[in-house]
Amino acid sequence: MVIQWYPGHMARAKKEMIASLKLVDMVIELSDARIPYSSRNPDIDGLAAGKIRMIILNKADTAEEKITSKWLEYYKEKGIPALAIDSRNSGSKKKIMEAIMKAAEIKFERDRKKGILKRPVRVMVCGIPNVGKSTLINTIAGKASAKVGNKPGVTKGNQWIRLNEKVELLDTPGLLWPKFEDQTVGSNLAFIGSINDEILSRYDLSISLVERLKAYPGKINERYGVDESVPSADIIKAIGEAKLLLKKGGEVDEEKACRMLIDDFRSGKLGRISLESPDKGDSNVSEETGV
Ligand SMILES: Nc1nc2c(ncn2[C@@H]2O[C@H](COP(=O)(O)OP(=O)(O)OP(=O)(O)O)[C@@H](O)[C@H]2O)c(=O)[nH]1
Ligand SMILES: [Mg+2]
Repeated sequence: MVIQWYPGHMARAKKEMIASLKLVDMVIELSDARIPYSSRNPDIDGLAAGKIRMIILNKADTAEEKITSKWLEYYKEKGIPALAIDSRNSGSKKKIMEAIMKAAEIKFERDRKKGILKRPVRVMVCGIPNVGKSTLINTIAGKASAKVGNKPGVTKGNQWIRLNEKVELLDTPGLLWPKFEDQTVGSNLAFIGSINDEILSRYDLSISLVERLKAYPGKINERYGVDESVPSADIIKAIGEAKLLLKKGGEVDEEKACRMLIDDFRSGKLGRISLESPDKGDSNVSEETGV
C-alpha cells in the first residue's frame, strides 16, 4: 500500500499559512508524541525561519513516558523549547501559558526597547491534521472556541482567538506535504489518523500496525485476549471472533475488526505505545535539519 495524501485544500492552506506567517511572532508546532519524527511537516522549518519556535509533543498520554522524555532531552540539546502534554487536560493550560510567556519574553523586550507596550504576542498553532491543534487552543482559551473532531481536516481555515491583552492564537488547518519519501512515515501518519481513512485500505493498515506492535508484545493480547504468536492476518480474524464482530452468516467481519484495532490504537486504548525514538543511530531523525 503506497500512502500519499496532499489534497487541493492543503495546498491552499499552505498559501494561507505563508500569508499569515507575516503577522505572527511565534510558531507552535504540534507533533504526535507516538511519532515525533513522522508527525513533523518538513516544510515548517523553512516556513517558520526567523520566528520564535516551540514544539509540542501532543497526545503524550498515548506514548511511553520514558521515550517521550528522551525526545524532550533531544529538543533541549537542539535549543528548541519543547513540551509534552495531553491537550485535552485543563491542567496543561498553565504549563503551556508559562512556556509561551517565557518564549515570548524576547519579543516583549524588543517591543519595550522600541517603546511599544501594548502589542500582544501573536502565536500560530500549526501541525499535521488531527494532531490536536484546535483542542489545545480550546484548552488554553478555557472554552470551545475552535471546532474539534477525531478525523483529519476538521479546521478548514485560519481562525484568530484572542486570549487576553498579551496573547493571540491562530488556529490553522492540518498541513501535510506533497510526497512521503519514506513510506514508514506514510503509515505512521495513517496509524494516528492524520490521513483521510477513505483513501486507505484499513486491512493493509491493520496488518502493518499488528507488525509494528510486535515491538510491544502483550498489548494485543491484553486488550482482546487473543494469541499473538500467529500470523498477522490470523490476529485480525481472532480479534473479530473475540469481540463478536460477525457478519450475518456468522463469518468474522474483518473490516470491523480492523476499524476497532486502529481506533483503539488512535485513542490510546491499546496502552502507551511509542513508534519512534530519538536514540542515536535511528534513521528517523532528519540529517539535514537535525530536528
Ligand atoms: N488522547 C488524546 N487525544 C487528543 C489530545 N488532543 C486532542 N486529542 C483528540 O484528537 C482529535 C483531534 O483533535 P483536533 O483538536 O480536532 O485536531 P486538529 O489538529 O485541530 O485537527 P485538524 O483541524 O483536522 O487538522 C480529537 O478527537 C481530540 O479529542 C491529547 O492530548 N490526547
Ligand atoms: Mg483543527
